[in-house]
Amino acid sequence: MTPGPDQLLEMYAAMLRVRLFEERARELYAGGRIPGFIHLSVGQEAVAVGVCAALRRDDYLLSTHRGHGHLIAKGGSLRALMAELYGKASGCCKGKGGSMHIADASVGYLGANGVLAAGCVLAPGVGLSIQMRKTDQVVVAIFGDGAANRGPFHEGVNLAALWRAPAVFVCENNRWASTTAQAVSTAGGSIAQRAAGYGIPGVTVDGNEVLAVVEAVGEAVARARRGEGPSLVEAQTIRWLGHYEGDPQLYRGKDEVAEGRGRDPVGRLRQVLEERNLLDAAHAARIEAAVKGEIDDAVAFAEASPLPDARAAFEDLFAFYPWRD
Ligand SMILES: Cc1ncc(C[n+]2csc(CCOP(=O)(O)OP(=O)(O)O)c2C)c(N)n1
Repeated sequence: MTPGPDQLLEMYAAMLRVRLFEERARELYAGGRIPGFIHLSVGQEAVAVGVCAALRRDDYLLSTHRGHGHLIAKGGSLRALMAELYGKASGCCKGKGGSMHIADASVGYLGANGVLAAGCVLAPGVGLSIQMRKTDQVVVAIFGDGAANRGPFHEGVNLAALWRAPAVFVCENNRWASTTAQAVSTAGGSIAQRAAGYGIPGVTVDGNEVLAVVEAVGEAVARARRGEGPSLVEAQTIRWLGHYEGDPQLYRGKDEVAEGRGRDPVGRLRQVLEERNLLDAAHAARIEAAVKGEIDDAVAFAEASPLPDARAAFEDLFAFYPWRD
């Protein structure tokens, strides 16, 4: 899939939106405005935006514990996302989910998930639902390199391949599973080559190059829409920040982050746009100012929103009350 000029500019704005949102969330978390844990995706924006640029709004996305960028790229509301991080009633999950349990069905974002590789086993189910409803939608499950070493990854890919589900498995490989390096935890060289065990296509791409991501995922999505079944895409990237906010990162050297910054996905796309005469400094400044404005608005909205009422803790639950009618 080759995005045209307008889509490229949209993708640039989306990458900046993810970057600046995450940086702002970081500041707010450090300042005590956001409770709980947050896992940020600074440096990994090309995966979120490349995947979502290959999807339609009515396609589905299953995300991870590091999912803010995925929701933003899928078109989710910044207000509802920021309010959810704050635990406010106006959040996309009424303030009861928080960072690791954000969801927004209105844009097909079926949820972040604190259980590693959970999206991989949900994907064949979503695919089955698409098949039964006879639509041409597609589901993408994003998961980390650590998640790829869990059983649900293999179960999900196996079942999706067996059912020729309209699913795409995207491994967002940032080299680390928390504090454990991929080199000491992952057998077989590449994660993409695991696709061969299930008879589906598998490809590795530079996950800091948004055009490479959109091309690979676009091809996999087109194949899934044609009813030819699932594919696996491994996007290799680098996380710039800690595993979670507050992580002292004693397990890795500063050279890796420097490498990541040297391959900045936002800067790379900007360079492509400039080379193609699609963007100049004034236009870039306007895009940045507009995105900052959206984020300021989202923060103001979250700050002004009320916390959920205590009684809301008993709403939206799947519960069986045998003593009730
Ligand atoms: C089933 C399960 N086991 C362990 C954890 C604890 N845990 C949270 S994040 C993480 C590392 C995840 O690494 P990866 O899948 O590569 O994603 P990344 O954090 O790099 O985005 C672990 C072990 C968990 N959330 N779920």
